Amino acid sequence: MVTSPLLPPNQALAAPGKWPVVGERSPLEPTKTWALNITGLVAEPKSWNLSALKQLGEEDFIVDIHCVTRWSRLGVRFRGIPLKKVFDECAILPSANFLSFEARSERNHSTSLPLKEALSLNAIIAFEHEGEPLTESHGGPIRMVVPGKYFYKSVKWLEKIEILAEDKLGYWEAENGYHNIANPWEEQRYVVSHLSRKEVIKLFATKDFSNCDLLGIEAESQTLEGLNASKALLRNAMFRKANLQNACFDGANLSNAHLEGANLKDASFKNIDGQIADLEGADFRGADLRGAVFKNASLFGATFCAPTEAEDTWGPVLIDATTQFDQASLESLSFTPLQASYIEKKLKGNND
Ligand SMILES: Nc1nc2c(c(=O)[nH]1)N[C@H]1C(S)=C(S)[C@@H](COP(=O)(O)O)O[C@H]1N2
Ligand SMILES: [Mo]
Repeated sequence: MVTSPLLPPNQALAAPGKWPVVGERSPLEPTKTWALNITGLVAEPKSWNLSALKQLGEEDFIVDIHCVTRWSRLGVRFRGIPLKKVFDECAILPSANFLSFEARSERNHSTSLPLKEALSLNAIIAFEHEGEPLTESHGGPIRMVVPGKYFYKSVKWLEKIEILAEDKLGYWEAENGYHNIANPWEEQRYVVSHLSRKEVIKLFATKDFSNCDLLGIEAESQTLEGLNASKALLRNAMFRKANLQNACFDGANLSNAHLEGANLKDASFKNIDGQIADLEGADFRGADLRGAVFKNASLFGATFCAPTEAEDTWGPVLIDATTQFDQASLESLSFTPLQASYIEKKLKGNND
């Protein structure tokens, strides 16, 4: 495998032609007329319907997409209007510093950017992808595409841009610990745990993390055999070399968690109460997965092997006939072909 200088650290290419849907899958009231509203620090609020907006002058852009869950797509063609062109039509007040992008979606999804950065990165209000109108699940009919940031800074179903003096944290950034700067070259994925060391030690003793919000918890090399982490929020958790034998991660969110070299013998990653185990971007290199069960788990961007032998510092994942991946879990892994074929080979018994 060729590692591209265009690929930020710890990202992998999605399979050609594959584009995972991440986050919300549909907008609210898709058939209601779409308009882009500019509010806040402008001399006068503005509103464009889509055809008026397109008349400002559509252009083609080639963009690299980097999702925080570790998949990237390089050289993707979008068609739309540069944000700058829209702002040229608005008399933005001198006190303006930040932009809040808001979606017409059930949870009122939003994200923010500094005004200067949105312009210098050449943010795009996009309508088309590879010559076709954006599909609904990918933000059609109108979404942001912000090059040079993790993709969570690119709102789908854009309805409003609010121009602000102070930053207003977005959905992922305010409530879910996502990094507000989101520079993929600096790996600004998540902020760290809010728990004190004392609280963490107490929690380790109980071996019960169920339903807890433990974003970024530090548990490297900890002995947590039989841990109950059902429905726990463990994004970016550090479990390197931890003993997690028999642990239950049913319905847990382990996206971008570090599980390198962990003992995950007989661990469970199933769905529970309609909630799947989210393992997007999690790192399982060198882990012991004998007897582990993956059922309906989301494995977009998960890592089981290094891209090259030279980078293989963790050694092989241990998988045998007792390891179970169901079809749905394998399907989500198929977006990163190298990982999918590695697991397939292992499941066939080639465990060298
Ligand atoms: N309205 C809305 N926009 C959103 C999200 C969302 O959940 N709702 N998810 C964000 C995240 S985390 C990513 S990676 C991209 C995913 O876009 P895609 O589904 O087209 O791949 O959209 C971003 N924009
Ligand atoms: Mo994302």
